[in-house]
Amino acid sequence: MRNLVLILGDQLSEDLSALAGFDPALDLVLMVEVRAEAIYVNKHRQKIAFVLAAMRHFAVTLREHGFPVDYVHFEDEGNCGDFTGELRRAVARHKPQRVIVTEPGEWRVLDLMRNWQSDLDLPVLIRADDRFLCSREAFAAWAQDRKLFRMEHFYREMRKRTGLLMEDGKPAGGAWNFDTENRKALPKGKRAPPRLRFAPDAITREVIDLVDRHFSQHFGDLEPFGWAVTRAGALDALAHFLSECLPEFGDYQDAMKAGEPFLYHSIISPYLNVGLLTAREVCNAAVAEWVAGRAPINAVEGFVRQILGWREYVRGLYFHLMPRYRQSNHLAAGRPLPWFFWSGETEMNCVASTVRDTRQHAYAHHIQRLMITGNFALLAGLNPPEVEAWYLGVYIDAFEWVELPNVHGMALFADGGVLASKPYAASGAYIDRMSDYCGACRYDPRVKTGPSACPFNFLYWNFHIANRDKLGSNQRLAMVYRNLDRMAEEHRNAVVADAAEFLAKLDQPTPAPSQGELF
Ligand code: FAD
Ligand code: DLZ
Ligand code: SF4
Repeated sequence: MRNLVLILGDQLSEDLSALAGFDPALDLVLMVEVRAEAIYVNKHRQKIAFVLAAMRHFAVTLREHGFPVDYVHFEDEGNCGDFTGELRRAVARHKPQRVIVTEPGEWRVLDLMRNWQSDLDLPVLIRADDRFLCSREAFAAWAQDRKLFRMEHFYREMRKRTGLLMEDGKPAGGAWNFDTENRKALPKGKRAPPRLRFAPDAITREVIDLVDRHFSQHFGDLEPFGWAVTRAGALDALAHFLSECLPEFGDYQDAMKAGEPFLYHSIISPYLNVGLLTAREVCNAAVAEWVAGRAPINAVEGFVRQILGWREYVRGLYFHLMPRYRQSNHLAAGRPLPWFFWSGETEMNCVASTVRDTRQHAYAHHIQRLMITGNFALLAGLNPPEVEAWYLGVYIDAFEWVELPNVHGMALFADGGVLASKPYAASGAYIDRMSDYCGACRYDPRVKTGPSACPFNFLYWNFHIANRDKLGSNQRLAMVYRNLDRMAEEHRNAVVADAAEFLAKLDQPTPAPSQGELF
């Protein structure tokens, strides 16, 4: 055999770089289901099922299209449970002249791959992942000589480079960014369209049963399982979003509603991240809706900015700054992750609702991730590695290249401002304005201190007081610190005392129920 081409669970694209020049007469595809990829963090059971089911369906498609595939199933005899071991066994089976892979989305796996050539005593070619609109080299060239890596600058550059939403060299609709139009709360009584669900077929059913047998200790409801696991399904999900949700996506992008994590969001991140959809086709499809007059510019620009801007930017930043990126802890945050991040058992209704959504769906939308759980982790000083492991485990779309910059940089400000110009910190007033959580909460967002005060209120001010040495000179926080300085001393003391009491309770060990019972 000439080339053994290893395809990973988030590389399910027929135009994957590892497959370039593939000759079915000489080469073989290898796909392996391995336990190690499910347990290095506590992966949500729907996520494990989604990746394995998508892998099995992709192998079927590859075979139908003439690619020979050696597929190692999870329960196959001798499966040794990790990439390196399974590759070694496959090399012994097939005796290829060379192994070809596409670079992975997690530094952890890249570290493994870099050892394979010497481990296996065989040439191992690691090809660039060209499924992104900005290559690692292009990002490095953009970042070179810049002190600040601001997303907005990168995004404008990407608009010009790709021509997306550009007219005669100018931004379509007359502005680069319509973010100020994208901050409406959901009006009372307004219902978002139902999410498109996909009934599991026989292959997916088998995988669900397998995950049930092997991962009962993992977080998250396994069923109902409604994810698409093929490219055709992912395209249906995209079409549903374009016709039903995109026109109002912009208006309600930041809105939150109890029990409704999907609202007008696209729910396509898992498909993009495992390779069932491409960033280019998704952006083109959204722009076509604007051109046809079916969706307004604030919606389409807002959506394109998430993919052409944020998604490409965090990926570029991750590879540009790793492996050092994850080691920073600018705010010296050290508190352990509270048990309620898993159980949802807290009186803070916004946090309980977000954990509940996460547990049921392996999904919460951006503002829940950033302004509820992320905001709490920031204000309470939770330690970055534990928070990062939580996000990497619980969300169906989480792979480290996208999870880490969003958590370490955007939510926790642990990188000291590489990604964001100021921490995304907010008090209860913001959450009350953007959601319906507070009405059903035991706390009151209008009360600043005392037993009925919303914890986000005193934690917000306490955070700025405690981190004044690191944040006080930030121009974007000048107003916050002016307000703090105007605060009556008595009130400031009450804020600090309430925060200390709340945080001390957080530090008390919770008698955790057995994981099996809880998850
Ligand atoms: P929509 O709101 O419909 O947005 C459309 C697409 O834009 C998404 O599918 C996604 O591909 C892209 N996008 C939007 N925001 C971002 C962003 N900040 N970074 C990268 N891409 C973005 N996204 C992940 O894909 N994986 C993660 O592990 C992840 N972790 C996050 C952790 C935190 C703390 C925060 C604040 C955000 C995180 N995000 C992550 C970004 C964002 O929350 C999700 O991409 C989004 O919620 C996915 O749902 P959707 O497809 O309905 O997105
Ligand atoms: C997430 C995941 C899981 C749960 N299982 C597998 C697997 O069995 N085999 C596989 O090839 N990939 C899996 N993945 C995706 C990998 O974790 C992902 O490819 C790496 O983290 C690199 O981004
Ligand atoms: Fe969350 Fe505070 Fe509102 Fe309760 S009152 S839901 S804790 S923001």
